[in-house]
Amino acid sequence: MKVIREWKTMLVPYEQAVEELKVKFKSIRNQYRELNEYSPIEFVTGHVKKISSIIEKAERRNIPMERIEEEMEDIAGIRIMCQFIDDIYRVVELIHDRSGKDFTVLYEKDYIKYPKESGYKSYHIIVCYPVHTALGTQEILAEFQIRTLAMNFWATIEHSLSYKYKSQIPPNIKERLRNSAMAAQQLDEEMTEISKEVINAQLMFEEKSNTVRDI
Ligand code: 0O2
Repeated sequence: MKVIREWKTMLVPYEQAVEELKVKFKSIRNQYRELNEYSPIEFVTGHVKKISSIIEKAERRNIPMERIEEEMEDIAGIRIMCQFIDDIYRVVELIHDRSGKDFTVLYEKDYIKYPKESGYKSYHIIVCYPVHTALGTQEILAEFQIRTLAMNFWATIEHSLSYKYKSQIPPNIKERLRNSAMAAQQLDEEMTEISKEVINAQLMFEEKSNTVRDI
């Protein structure tokens, strides 16, 4: 059984990884903004799982304490929020392009095409990330969760409700949560439609202005 001090030491590289990865994704977003281009990344957050959550998950998944670092892939978590669903897949491509350089993509789970039973949607990518510390290089696992603002809104509230109910959410509440996940999906779809119409209207306006200028 690890004592608190050992847990804290174990988590140091995970904290470093989260800080470094946040900087990397935030700088991608800033580069788009500096070029006056639309950024598929709206904002980025990151966190290291709490010791109590690591222990709870290890017990639930029957992971022996000495195998936690090899088997628990989301001790270091990065969340990338996007405006539109299409942006999620652009970010996935960006991550694939960087695989083998900053980190290596191990596998991914598309909970957007295949939502979880709860209604949860997000695109998850598990990577192996080398952390360079004073004691040498350590390769750790990290999870990227890529989602829209609406998916994040739903997941944040559902997560805190699950925590309050200690995962014993009554069936009628589960049903309402699934319905609200569908409402979030409709919101995402409607926003995509609106954005396409605005872009088309803008293109038509620009074409007309160019024609008038040419006459
Ligand atoms: P936290 O507090 O977010 O760090 P599992 O066995 O389902 O716990 P698994 O199979 O290792 O997890 O991976 P999965 O299903 O891809 O989920 C990993 C993370 O995705 C979870 O981390 C959540 O952040 C998020 N997630 C997955 N399912 C749901 C869901 O139904 N609702 C919400 N709100 N989030 C979900 P943790 O472990 O919950 O911890």
